[in-house]
Amino acid sequence: MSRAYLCTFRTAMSIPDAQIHPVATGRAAETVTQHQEPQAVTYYAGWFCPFANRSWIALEEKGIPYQYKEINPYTKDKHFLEINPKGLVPAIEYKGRALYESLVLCEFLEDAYPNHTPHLLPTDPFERGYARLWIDFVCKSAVPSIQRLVQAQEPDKQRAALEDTLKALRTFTENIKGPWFLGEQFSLVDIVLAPWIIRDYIMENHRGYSREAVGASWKEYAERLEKRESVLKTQSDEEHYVQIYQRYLRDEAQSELAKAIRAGRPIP
Ligand SMILES: N[C@@H](CCC(=O)N[C@@H](CS)C(=O)NCC(=O)O)C(=O)O
Repeated sequence: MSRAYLCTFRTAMSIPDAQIHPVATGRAAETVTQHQEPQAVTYYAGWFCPFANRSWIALEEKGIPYQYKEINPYTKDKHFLEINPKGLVPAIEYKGRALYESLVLCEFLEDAYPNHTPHLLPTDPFERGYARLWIDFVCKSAVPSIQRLVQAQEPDKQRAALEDTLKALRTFTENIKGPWFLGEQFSLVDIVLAPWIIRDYIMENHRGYSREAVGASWKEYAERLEKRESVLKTQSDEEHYVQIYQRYLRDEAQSELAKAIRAGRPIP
């Protein structure tokens, strides 16, 4: 294969991810409009990104003033690479310095705004550690299984990924104290999984998943979560998410996430 052809081929493969719908829609668009004034926190996000959705929910939960800036991370603009050398959303600039990685951002917001409630982590060190154990479980087990399920093509791979997903979500459910994971306190444990729960219609419509198959308590928890104001305020219209997921469902997405899942590597 000639070098010129390879370049053309690579460009063609990368176009769809770069041509996503450019801005948030629905309730999320209203929230974006309300957050255009410069603030100590500049929030760089992609409306479609489940990872960005995590820290966006945290910002909304805590009522932290922020300026929202929509970024298409697939175009790898020079200015954005200076903020996050990995070229991934979400990222923030805080008083002239930059941070990235959704979990780091969630914890940073909790630490940097101690007077903003609700607190998204328990204050007791043991309970805080316990919360982090489950955040780790979500990141290493639940989310990778879901992503594998969405991208799996062959029936046996889809069956195995569905089994892993149901198993991970059942384990999570068995430990929900209710109404939220840690009990009365809505926390980062709920937030880190939320973006995948509210989009589970993708797995339901295409991969044989159902909330009932996980269990009745899971269904109740998921329904409670999708009605939470911070979650509603950060959601775009379903049709635009569906469009994005088409490439994942065909396993054609060229995002770093899709490539990692395809290669059996951890989420970047
Ligand atoms: N580990 C990162 C993952 C972020 C991530 O993968 N973001 C995607 C959008 S959902 C992205 O920016 N992709 C750009 C690319 O793959 O080039 C986090 O938790 O923040």
